[in-house]
Amino acid sequence: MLGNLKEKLAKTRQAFKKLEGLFQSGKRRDEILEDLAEALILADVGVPTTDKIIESIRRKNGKGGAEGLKDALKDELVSLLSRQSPSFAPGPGPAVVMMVGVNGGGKTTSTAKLARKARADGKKVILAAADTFRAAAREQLVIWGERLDIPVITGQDGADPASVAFDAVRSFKARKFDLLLVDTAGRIHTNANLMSELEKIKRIIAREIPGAPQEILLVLDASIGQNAIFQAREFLKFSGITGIFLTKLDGTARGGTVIGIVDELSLPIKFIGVGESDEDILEFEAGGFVDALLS
Ligand SMILES: Nc1nc2c(ncn2[C@@H]2O[C@H](COP(=O)(O)OP(=O)(O)O)[C@@H](O)[C@H]2O)c(=O)[nH]1
Ligand SMILES: [Mg+2]
Repeated sequence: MLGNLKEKLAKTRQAFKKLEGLFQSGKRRDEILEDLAEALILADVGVPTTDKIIESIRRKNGKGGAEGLKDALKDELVSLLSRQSPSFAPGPGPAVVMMVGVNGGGKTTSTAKLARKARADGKKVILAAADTFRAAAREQLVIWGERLDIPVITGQDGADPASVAFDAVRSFKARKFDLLLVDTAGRIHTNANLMSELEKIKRIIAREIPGAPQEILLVLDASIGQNAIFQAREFLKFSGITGIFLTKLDGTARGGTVIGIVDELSLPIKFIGVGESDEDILEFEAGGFVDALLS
């Protein structure tokens, strides 16, 4: 898994390579820490999070020399990334997961990835195409459903997304599925409408199944770097997000964004997307991720 992750993160690893040189530069500790701060910012970690990391290393690493710095950085990153509880556990009973995020971020693809993964874990899965804004969005999920042989509940063009969610929940209950994944729309320019649409979908699901949706995953595109954080802030107006599905880590050098996201949003990253196929999904694990970046 780690080998695979390293390969997928090749471009981000390139961005983190500069750090290696720093630790071996023979410079004084304070100089290294200054260079380290610069390198982290260049690697898309973000200024506030970088400041925190450097400050913490300075404090914990005490008067130590340059030797311990690399390990101190690793420890710091792992502890920062595992501060939020990352486990994804909708269940053991029947569970509903909503996928939210802006258009193009990877919601539909990530829904398919999760569906395939859950089915491989022995779950009976059903999908709801609650992005009724564009016919193409629905078709895309229908195609994934056919490919994976997983049923998809759809509505007419322009149908109320909440009514699609309602139909899906009814089928889900009647046919005793284990997991319902709800794909939603993401047109950010009508943000207020979108947020109330998402609230309505959530309310209907909660009314039909107490305790649901058990998870609401915010799908964010890692390749837009720090902008993912601004985007996420807009979505945090919609309450109840339980974690992040961070996509497109395969093609980007901006994987450092992961660190800023977890720190600034105080939300766990639950999954990462590392490609366009349904198999390109990994459960996020802090230790493995940091090892893949820094070794
Ligand atoms: N390289 C890569 N591409 C991805 C990943 N996730 C999604 N995509 C691509 O991003 C584009 C938008 O994805 P889509 O699921 O339609 O986004 P949505 O509008 O949020 O539903 C598609 O071309 C996907 O194939 C990923 O993890 N890696
Ligand atoms: Mg979509």
